[in-house]
Amino acid sequence: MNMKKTVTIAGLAILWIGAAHVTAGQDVPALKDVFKADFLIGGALNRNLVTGRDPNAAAIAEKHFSTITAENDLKWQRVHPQPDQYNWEPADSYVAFGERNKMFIVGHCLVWHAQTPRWVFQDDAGNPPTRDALLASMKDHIMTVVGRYQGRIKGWDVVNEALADNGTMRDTQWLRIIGEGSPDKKYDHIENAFRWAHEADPNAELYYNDFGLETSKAKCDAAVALVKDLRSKGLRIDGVGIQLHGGLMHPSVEGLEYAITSLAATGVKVMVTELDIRTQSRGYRGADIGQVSRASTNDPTAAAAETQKKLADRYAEIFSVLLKHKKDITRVTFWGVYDRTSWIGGSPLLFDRDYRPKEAFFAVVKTAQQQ
Ligand code: 9MR
Repeated sequence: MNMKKTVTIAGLAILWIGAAHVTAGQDVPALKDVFKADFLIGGALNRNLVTGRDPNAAAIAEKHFSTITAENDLKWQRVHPQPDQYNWEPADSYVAFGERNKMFIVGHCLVWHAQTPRWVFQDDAGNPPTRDALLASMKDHIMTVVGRYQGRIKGWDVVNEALADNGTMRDTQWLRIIGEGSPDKKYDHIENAFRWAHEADPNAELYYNDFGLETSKAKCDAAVALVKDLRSKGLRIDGVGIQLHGGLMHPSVEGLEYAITSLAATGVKVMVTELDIRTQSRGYRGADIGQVSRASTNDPTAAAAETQKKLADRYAEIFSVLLKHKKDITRVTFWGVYDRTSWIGGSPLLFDRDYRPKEAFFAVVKTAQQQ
């Protein structure tokens, strides 16, 4: 090969690498720098990203995120599918990814009504376990999972979604079996989960996480009451996660501010833990996986410039509220990295299906720069 040809090929290779970098948004400011003085910023990571099968998504996370959450791989069903079987590999990859990139690593989640294997709520004869047996399973699970990542996973969603939208307790097997239908025991499964999580890693931050705290005042008040109960019993709770699965019309600014200020008034840190904004805003507004799917939130107009402009304006509005309350907010985490892998349909995140930063990305950066 002559010299000229070699130079041309090398030049093309550089151009190509350059283009790939632009695709991954390497030429835009890093969100973690933009929000450095305000709060940690991050996203939920899936298995493909942390195991190297989606390198462009990994490049976005590496560049922009100072904190990460495992989207699925630390859920009971994934990590502890059978009584004596733990599946550590994906979770280990997740933690290793965070450590390589010096990120604040969050564990999600220990006690939830969904994604919990059937054997947890049924004995060999198919009957529900006794209260003591279920508490024993919970303790074993928490001690094992939190214990394995002691000192490495810095904060845990200990209990996820234990409240109903009207502010009563969500009717789950955890509540029914451990709470035994008694008002005196309604927080029992939650209190025990927090106690054991603290025992398993005394330095880890512990959180309660839920959706709709910003749309239902009753639910938010119930979360406040829960925090007060735990604190009154001397249990450690560091923060409450407002998931913030939002839409173009919800939550209202007042609803979001009510949630932030009333939770912060209890003395806990407030974090936005699962932020995304669906553009299809008819129908159910919550984040109950029984009621929301990619299909139910699909929006045929999602990619249209007009829709993306609305999305950008909405993100700007939400971030101006979050920045206004930054003294109470320690972390803002998006529920996903780019549109293609989001749990909802349409175009709800800051990066599009081809990994490119969208108008919403630039609106968020601008909002931070203007504060
Ligand atoms: O995004 C998650 C999706 O991939 C899973 O199939 C689903 C069930 O495990 O959970 C989704 O994440 C949920 C999170 O764990 C808790 N809050 C609501 C989120 C969206 O459903």
